[in-house]
Amino acid sequence: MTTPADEPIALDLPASLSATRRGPIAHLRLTRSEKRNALDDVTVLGIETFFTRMPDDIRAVVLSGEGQHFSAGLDLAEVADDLSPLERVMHSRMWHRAFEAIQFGRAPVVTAMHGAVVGGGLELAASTHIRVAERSTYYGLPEGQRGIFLGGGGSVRIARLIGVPRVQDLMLTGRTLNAEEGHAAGITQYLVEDGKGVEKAFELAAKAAANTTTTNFAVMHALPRIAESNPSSGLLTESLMATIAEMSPEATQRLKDFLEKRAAKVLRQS
Ligand code: 1HE
Repeated sequence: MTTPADEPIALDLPASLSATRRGPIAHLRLTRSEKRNALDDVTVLGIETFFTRMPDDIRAVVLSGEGQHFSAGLDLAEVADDLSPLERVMHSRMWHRAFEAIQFGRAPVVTAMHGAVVGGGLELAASTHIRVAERSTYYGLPEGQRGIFLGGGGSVRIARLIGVPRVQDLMLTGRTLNAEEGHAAGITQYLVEDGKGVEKAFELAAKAAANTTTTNFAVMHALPRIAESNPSSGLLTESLMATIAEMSPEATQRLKDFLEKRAAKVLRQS
């Protein structure tokens, strides 16, 4: 089978981002390596633009960073000292909006990480659905040392991934976690050798892209909300979502394919 070539995606994105597509899979890259992919306002707004306006036929997204590091987090040069409290709140809410567009967007997102994944860079990765780390990856939340706080959703998303005590340790002591420690803590679902992250992310994105749209919607939009709701409402929502999924024509076809021995079995992979 031939792999389709990468084509540009025509969206008005800042120079700190680049978007291409390989068939149904988009590849969004952080391309501000001279500043270690520090996330300034135009980049965060560009991320929001990408995830709200990417082409309808994109079925999965790979997110990665150019250069030596995935992302150095918030652009510290933009932390202005003349903003009012409300302007600072709105700035954080802008990050929340952009990252919500990822978490509750139209297509699942797989992040390939390497080098530093710190502060807002980890908040960005935490808003995606699958994380792959190369061995060079390390994680930190230097907000604690810079005298600031999380502002891009990390108190919710990173705390849910690794637990409040680990977030407190990273922030209070400046500790970093290496790729293996981050994996054991629950940041990543996959750990790969250096240079293999994007390839692995594409492989995983292709699998997610092959699911039905309804199932991916359920996994991205319903599952995390069910998991956060009280069990009684969660179970009802699960039944409703299951009904919608089962009634999709693709599900009918896929169940028939299995029963008529045309679909793959679930076999042990390792
Ligand atoms: C930056 C940033 C940045 C680099 N904002 N400009 N994040 C941090 O506290 C992490 C700060 N960065 C670092 O610790 C290091 O830069 C790295 C470990 C990530 C990379 O080190 P290195 O040796 O490869 O690069 P460098 O020489 O430190 O940086 C290269 C350039 O990028 C340099 O600029 P230059 O003009 O002197 O070349 C750096 O100043 C610049 N740079 N990181 C601005 N973060 C929504 S709330 C989220 C809150 C946070 O994310 S707090 C965490 C902030």
